[in-house]
Amino acid sequence: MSNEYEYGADQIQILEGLEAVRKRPGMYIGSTASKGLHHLVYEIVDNAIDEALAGYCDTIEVNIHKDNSITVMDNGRGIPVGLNQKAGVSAVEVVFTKLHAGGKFGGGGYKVSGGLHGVGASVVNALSKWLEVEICVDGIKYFQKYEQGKPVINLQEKGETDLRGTKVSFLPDDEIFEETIFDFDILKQRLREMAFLTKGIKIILRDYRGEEVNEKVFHYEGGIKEYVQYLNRHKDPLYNDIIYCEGLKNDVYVEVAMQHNETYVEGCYSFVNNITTPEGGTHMIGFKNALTKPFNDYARSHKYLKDNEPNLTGEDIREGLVAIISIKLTDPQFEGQTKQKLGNSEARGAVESILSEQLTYYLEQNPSVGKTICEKAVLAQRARDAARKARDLTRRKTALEGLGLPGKLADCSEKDPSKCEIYIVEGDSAGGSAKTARSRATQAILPLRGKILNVEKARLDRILSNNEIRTMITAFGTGISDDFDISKLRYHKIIIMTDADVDGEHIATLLLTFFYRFMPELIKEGYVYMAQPPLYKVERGKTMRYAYSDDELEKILEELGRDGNNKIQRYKGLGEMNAEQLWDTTMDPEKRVLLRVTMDEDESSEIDLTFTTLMGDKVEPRREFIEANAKYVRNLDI
Ligand code: TSJ
Repeated sequence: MSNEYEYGADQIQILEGLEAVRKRPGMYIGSTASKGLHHLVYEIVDNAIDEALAGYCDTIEVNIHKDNSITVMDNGRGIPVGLNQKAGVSAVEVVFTKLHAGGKFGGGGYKVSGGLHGVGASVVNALSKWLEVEICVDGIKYFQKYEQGKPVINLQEKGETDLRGTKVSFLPDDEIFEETIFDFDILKQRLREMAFLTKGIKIILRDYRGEEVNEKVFHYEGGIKEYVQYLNRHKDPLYNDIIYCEGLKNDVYVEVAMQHNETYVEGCYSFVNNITTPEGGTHMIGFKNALTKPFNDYARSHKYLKDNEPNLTGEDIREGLVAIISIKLTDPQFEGQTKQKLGNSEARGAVESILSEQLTYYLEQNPSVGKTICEKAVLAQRARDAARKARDLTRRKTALEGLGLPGKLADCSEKDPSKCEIYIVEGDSAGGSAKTARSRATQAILPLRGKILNVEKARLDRILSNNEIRTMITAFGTGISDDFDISKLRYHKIIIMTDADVDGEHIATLLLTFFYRFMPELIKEGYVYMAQPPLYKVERGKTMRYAYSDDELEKILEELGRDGNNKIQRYKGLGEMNAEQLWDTTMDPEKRVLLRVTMDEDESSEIDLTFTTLMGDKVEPRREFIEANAKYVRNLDI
């Protein structure tokens, strides 16, 4: 066999590898919708982050161009351009044409990022219409171009340069992706997260698609300490310090930053090799274990906990705690249905021993912080006790009353939950109209009086004693928190119907916050919706039209003719509509518009913030939330 023939054979095998990626893109990037599209950028950026973690680069630029192509650039050593003996082509070409080639070449180049979909640059190449790479190394600029994963220009020199680094540009292939428009905010969020998780790195994101360049720079010398500060930025911290622990054990590098705030909600987020693990896993177990012993020992020795009182639970200690747990290890194993749960057993031990040792030391050094946390945890312990009693009471009550449904509920006659809807309506008067208007077979109405309890500001015992909330829990049939059972849900559409004003929006947010905290499955499973009442009614002679936005009003006026014969009414609340109008505009399944409330598990730290923001006392963030409101509700029926 001649050498040339061998080379060709090698090449064919490589191309087959990438054909597989194009044939089944979902296997490699999860989806070909928006999520998969954005994933392409993270794959490339991950490679530059690795270079930063190895200590060779400190700046990464990401540019979105007018044609929705992307450029990612770093100032690192440059991908090696020399011949790869085994593959018979340059190392660069191996990176872009061989599956799973990331970091396996060269000396000492280890790969820590990736893991979940850490499939590397070749997958991005395979799924791009074109991809160009430019490498500046030892004073020379190299260039290569690919189309749909295949080299169309071989690696070649392109003059001299003073620069150093790697630049990769690509255009996602519209034959593969349903969605090819990049969302600035999605990239912004993930790149910010990457910057927090990689202290010292500077990540610059620029969007060239608008009239003016939109630029964001993320640079956090404090790393995850600054991340915790950021997550608590609209809350009142219980103490000024951010507790920080760091160490290396069993080849696992562990970093933890944490700080309590005055709320009762826990916000602990874990990452493995810079990838979020919403379902936790061994590192999270290690974290939780590591909190209990040091705090209980400390609370007992300092008499915050009396001898006859039981130990604080992890939950007590984590009340109001915001924490980032970030670990790095070479061979992460992910488990569970969605492969988002860390399985490596050495991670548990590493986190547990590093954190508990350093926490014990920290508490001895910082007695005032120790006191503050212990006192909060002791209060949490008492509230938990009271909540258990309240819950027992609720349970006993339902048992006594049988399937006693709340009196205010106008239930539907249909029993199959998949056909049933419940409208949660703001105010008794709108509730009355809705009861008249509804389709009795499938639509139930539950009017709520005034504002419901802000669950961000109350512990479980108070929440469970709130009438509006108990009424909802009973109507849904699911129970709550640990008792929650989605199979008992009585309605597969839970529709929040509030006035289209700031108050209505506030009530909707209070409800969503309650669902998110205590019945998150409702949102995850897509059972929660927002009704969209119209903003305007336009009458002209016998014609009557409704507008759901200012744009739509303009369109209608354009259609009908702009003269003095239009009577425009602005609806300030649901109460201004009679039953028939309410049915026509907002409740008739044939005509209405519903927004489905969704959440992305990867974004839970941000969603948490979004909800909290509106709930807080600080006025400015509340306005921001209302503006961002449309982000977590996505259009459904239209
Ligand atoms: F792979 C890629 F295209 F996705 C990509 C890689 C994209 C970007 C923006 C940057 C990079 C990249 C790779 N930046 N820096 C590196 N470094 C190496 O590949 C490298 C260089 C030298 C050595 C060595 O051992 O000398 C090892 C490695 C892994």
